[in-house]
This record gives sequence, structure tokens and C-alpha cells, in this order.
Amino acid sequence: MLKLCGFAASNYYNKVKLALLEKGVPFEEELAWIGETDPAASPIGKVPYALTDDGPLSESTILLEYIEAKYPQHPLLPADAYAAARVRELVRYIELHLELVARNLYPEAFFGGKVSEGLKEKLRPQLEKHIAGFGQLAKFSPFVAGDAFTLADCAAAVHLPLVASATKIVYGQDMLAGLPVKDYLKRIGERPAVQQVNADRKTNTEQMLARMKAKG
Ligand SMILES: N[C@@H](CCC(=O)N[C@@H](CS)C(=O)NCC(=O)O)C(=O)O
Repeated sequence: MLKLCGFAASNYYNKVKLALLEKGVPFEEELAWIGETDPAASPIGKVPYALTDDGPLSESTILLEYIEAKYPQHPLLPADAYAAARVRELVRYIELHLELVARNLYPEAFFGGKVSEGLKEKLRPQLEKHIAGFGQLAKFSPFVAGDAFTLADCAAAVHLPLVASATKIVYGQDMLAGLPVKDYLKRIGERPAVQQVNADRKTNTEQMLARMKAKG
């Protein structure tokens, strides 16, 4: 059985967990904090990674693609090549152009650290541009890529809340507020799989913060 390794406070871990739950693929979870990962499975120590019957695998989007190919039930990519590419495009925008840029703000937004004014100034126009670009692609009708729940929703459900709250805390403005993200998150938050991911995330985030505090 597929073993998903990492910790449930991680948005990248949760992206994969959400896909597994939505597809109804049986899996186990193995807790691995940063610094406790298996170097044979995750060569640069990132989570998530998976231990599969075929072997180890890292990188969340690669895991999604593997799971999709291996377990075709409840597909999270359209059969049509172009429609599937549009879903992948959204995943890439959400991650590379939104989350990875906003991630620079997390030390100050979530972990009691400070981000330099220079960096904040630099990131803000990037985020504005990237969010506008994402807004051009995203449908929210009712799902990110259109009328079906796809891999783009697995990414959106876990990353968009972080982008919204990090920008709100650091810049005093939720930079996603111009898009129908709040309603969307509320809507998909009604799905049992999303509820499970969010409940586990809350519990694990408390554990993570307690561990960080204990370590100092
Ligand atoms: N591109 C990676 C990103 C994963 C990632 O950044 N995970 C974070 C936790 S949310 C992590 O492992 N951070 C520790 C590190 O980068 O050393 C993926 O999609 O799996």
C-alpha cells in the first residue's frame, strides 16, 4: 500500500493527501518531520515523499501524476489532452507563481520572524502580477479549472489560504481578495476530504509549533 510520508501541517503534503482521499486510493501516513526524512526517498529532505509498491518517490506534483496514472479511478485530470494541460497549468501557476513567492513571507507571517522591508517591496509587485495572471486562468465555476474537481483544486485548496493569510498579515491586505477565493474555499471546504485534511492540519500544526517552541 502507498505510504505518504511527511507531516500534515505541510501544504505540499496535503495536496497529495487530498488527491488520495478524493480518489479513494487506500494509503497510510507516516509522520516524518523536516530533518527526519528518509534520504533514500527524499534526497534533499523535503516533504512529502511516498514509499510505493514500485519504489520511493519525491516531489508532490510528481506524486500526483504517478497516483493519477497508477490509480485511474475518480480521475482528477480530464481525458482530453488540452483540458488536462490547462489543469496542469493552473497547478503550476498556483505553486510556482503564487505559493513559492508568498512563501518568502511565511517566516514573518507564521513563525514570529522578520522579513526585510526590501524583500517585502520586491515581492509585492511580483505577487500582484502573478495573482492577476492566475485570475485570468482560474474559473472558480465552481472549481478552479471549471465544472469538475481536479488536481488544480488539490493545489488551490491547500495553497490559496496560505497566500491569502500571509499577504494579509504582512501587507495588511489579502492580495487574493479581488478573486472569488473566499467563496471558493468555503465551497470546497464542505467536501469530506477537504474537511479531513483541514482537521489533521490543525492538529499537526499545533504539534509542529510546540516542537519548534521546545527546540527554541
Ligand atoms: N517542490 C516540493 C516542495 C515541498 C516543500 O517545500 N515542502 C516543505 C514543507 S511544506 C519542506 O519540505 N521544507 C523543508 C525544506 O525545504 O528543507 C514539492 O512539491 O514537493
